[in-house]
Amino acid sequence: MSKIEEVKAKVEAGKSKLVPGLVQEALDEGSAAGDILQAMVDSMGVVGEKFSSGEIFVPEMLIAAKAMSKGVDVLKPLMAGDGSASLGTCIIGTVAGDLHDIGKNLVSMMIESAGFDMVDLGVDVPADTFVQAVKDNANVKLVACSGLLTTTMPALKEAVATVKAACPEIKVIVGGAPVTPEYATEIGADGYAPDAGSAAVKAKELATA
Ligand code: B12
Repeated sequence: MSKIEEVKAKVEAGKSKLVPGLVQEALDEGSAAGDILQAMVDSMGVVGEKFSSGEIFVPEMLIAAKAMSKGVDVLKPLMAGDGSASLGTCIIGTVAGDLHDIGKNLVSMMIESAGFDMVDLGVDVPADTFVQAVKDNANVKLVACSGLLTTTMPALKEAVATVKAACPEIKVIVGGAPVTPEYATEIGADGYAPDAGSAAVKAKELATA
């Protein structure tokens, strides 16, 4: 089994203590950080399928998520930007009722590497809190809202509407597994991206438009 395959298997199995070391070994063997990250993202896909089919339950999903986060910590310094040019501040959070943060954290990391100062509000963020953060922080150009559950898509809609009503000049980008470009347009978001890499490209595009 290659090191990357081992990383994938251990993330699926939720082996938090082993994953960071294996990620480092994969890097030492010459694997690209992006490839290792993709392997871990794939693991979460498998975990989701196993949850859907009733093979595993919430605790197993949670320990797999923790294992992935530990692996991402090792990659983070390699994927962060040099901080030289600031495109402004980006407020990011997972919307109300939603506790998923792995995707949001990856998006935050990539938008930061594109040249933004990030303010991460965490998970389960009420719509008003996004607005307050826009007011409390300097030079805010962008608000990024993540939603992973079909049941929290209305919260995504509320977050976009609330930010747009209070601060029409601020661009809002949305994403998360159930979100489509059509839904993003329908709820009045300025941008959508399907993954962290394209989120960074879109963020830059929106802030410099
Ligand atoms: C890990 C996990 C959990 C963990 C989360 C831990 C954590 N710290 O995040 C825990 C155990 C807490 C959890 C709980 C639940 N979960 Co869950 N979970 C997952 C799982 C397995 C992985 C999610 C993940 O991290 N994916 C990897 C990341 C990298 O991908 P991502 O989040 O999609 O993010 C990428 C893109 O979407 C995009 N993106 C994300 N955010 C943003 C934001 C912006 C602005 C942009 C531009 C892009 C963007 O870029 C990201 C990076 O490339 C998914 C299955 C899956 N396939 O997604 C289920 C899944 C999302 N969960 C699900 C469910 C049902 C639940 C629970 C309701 C289960 C329960 N019965 O309690 C609870 C809900 C809790 C709550 N209120 O939020 C369902 C959702 C079904 C649905 N359509 O609504 C899924 C799909 C599993 C399934 N197949 O049924 N879960």
